[in-house]
Amino acid sequence: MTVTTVTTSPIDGQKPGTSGLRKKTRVFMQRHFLENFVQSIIDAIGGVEGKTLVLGGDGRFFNDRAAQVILRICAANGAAKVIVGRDALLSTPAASNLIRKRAADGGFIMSASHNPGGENADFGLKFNGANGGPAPESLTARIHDRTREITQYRILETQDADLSQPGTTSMGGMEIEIVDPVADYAALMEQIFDFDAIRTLLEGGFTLRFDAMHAVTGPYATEILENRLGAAEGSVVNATPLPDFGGGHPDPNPVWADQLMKVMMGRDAPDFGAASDGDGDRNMIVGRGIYVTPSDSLAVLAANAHHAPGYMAGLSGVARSMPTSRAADLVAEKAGIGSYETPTGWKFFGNLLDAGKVTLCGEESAGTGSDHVREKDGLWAVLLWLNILAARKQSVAAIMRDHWEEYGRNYYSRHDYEAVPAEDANALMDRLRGRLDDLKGQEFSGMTVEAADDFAYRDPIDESVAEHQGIRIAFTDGSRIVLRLSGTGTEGATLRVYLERYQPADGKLDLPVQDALSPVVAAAEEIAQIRKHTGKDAPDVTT
Ligand code: VG1
Ligand code: CO
Repeated sequence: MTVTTVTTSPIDGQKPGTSGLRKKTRVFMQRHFLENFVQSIIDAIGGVEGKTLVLGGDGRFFNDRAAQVILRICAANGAAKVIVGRDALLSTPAASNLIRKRAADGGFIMSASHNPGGENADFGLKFNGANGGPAPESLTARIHDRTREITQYRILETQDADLSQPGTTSMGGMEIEIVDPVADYAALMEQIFDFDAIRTLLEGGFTLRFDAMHAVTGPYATEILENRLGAAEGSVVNATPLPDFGGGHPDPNPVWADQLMKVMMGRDAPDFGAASDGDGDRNMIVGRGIYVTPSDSLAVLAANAHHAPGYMAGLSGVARSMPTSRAADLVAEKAGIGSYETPTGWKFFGNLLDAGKVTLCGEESAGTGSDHVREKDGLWAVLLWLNILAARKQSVAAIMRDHWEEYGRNYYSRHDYEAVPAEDANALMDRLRGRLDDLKGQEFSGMTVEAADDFAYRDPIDESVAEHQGIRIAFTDGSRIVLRLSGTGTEGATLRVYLERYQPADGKLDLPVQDALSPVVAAAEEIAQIRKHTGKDAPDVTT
């Protein structure tokens, strides 16, 4: 086996976005592309000589090939050991857990998360550090710089490693340990949650449906929900991970998980429904006849986490991404604990979690998690909900009702405009930035603007600053509009418009969501001229 140093040329425009680098699969499959990017990561972290790394992915098309390339590059760069999930599978939270549990120096996660998979769809690669969390901005900037100056990569000329059975093998001088992707993760869940209480709930006739959307959570959910907790066989649907996710879009929201929504809103709906995304870090929660917005879910989990053994002592604080509704802030305020507002993307929660400032974090995009790992965690959120349902012995609808009657209701929705030409989307944002100062005090749909800014975040721990994280427009009645461009798309720009309207506990708690938000929607159109800029009359996706 020989190490070859391949001469290559820099790759341009490979700026990792909200979460890792995402491109069309065919771009990743181009000659030298993946190799260049992996070597750039290795160079940016100061090499991997003698280091231990974790490797796994969500099973999408090219997952198996990419894993072999990454192994050969790690071996050629002198890594001591790589711990790989069987068949190169690992959900994102399971990878985060493995990095932490095995005190590895970091890990590669092959996923484009909620983006569709396949030869004509998307692929992605993320690097997580020794704390198990996504690379911070400073590191992604170094990786990006490196991709623009790289001239060579090192790769071992060798046969593929057989990753189909747990055990140990080697590649050159590097050890490869193949592990069951589910085992360590399931053990962690058993430590955090009251499995006996959930088992009793299920034995009592409580029914559930978990839609794995043909993505990576299938094996995790089947083992934990059906095998260990005793949910009826068949409770986990679309449970086999497929390279193209069955042609679907593994994004757990009411639009892409419409199959589940239909069942949950139907006459024979089970008590509880949930779905997860491509790499298993997101969750959608639905009760019989009621969809729980991710922002509300974060608030309910924060208010009730003490029902689970892992959080019995209470929470140190709660963090949410800026566009996420302020429902969780109200819970934190009442509980007298800290609350934080961070830019979009899990990487911004890492320092707060490491410093013990927060226990729970969440995003409006269906990501919820805690200090048990350093990623959002779909199945964890499902188990916390089940633990709470088992303890409170109430339906999802009743729990939501109680919550709103205590804290008031933050009506919330996100409107996405997809595949907008980048220059049009940028023109919309630039125009808004130019008039932020004028907005203050103006009236739209009967609501008065209290404040408008372009969100900038100073990390309270390392004081790093992230600017231009989205336009926030707050109204005096507690309503809010946020606009930002997605950092995970691979086609044109996606404009995300986040809409929120607050009703106090004695206000109207039963309005249809889009009705409640209609004045806010009208204000957003008036302020941002979305139709004119996007050429679209309506959003492509409403969550
Ligand atoms: C989206 C979500 C964001 C999430 C990110 C990665 O980013 O809005 O909340 O952290 O995806 O999630 P953007 O830039 O497209 O809005 V995952 O599950 O796709 O890794
Ligand atoms: Co994901």
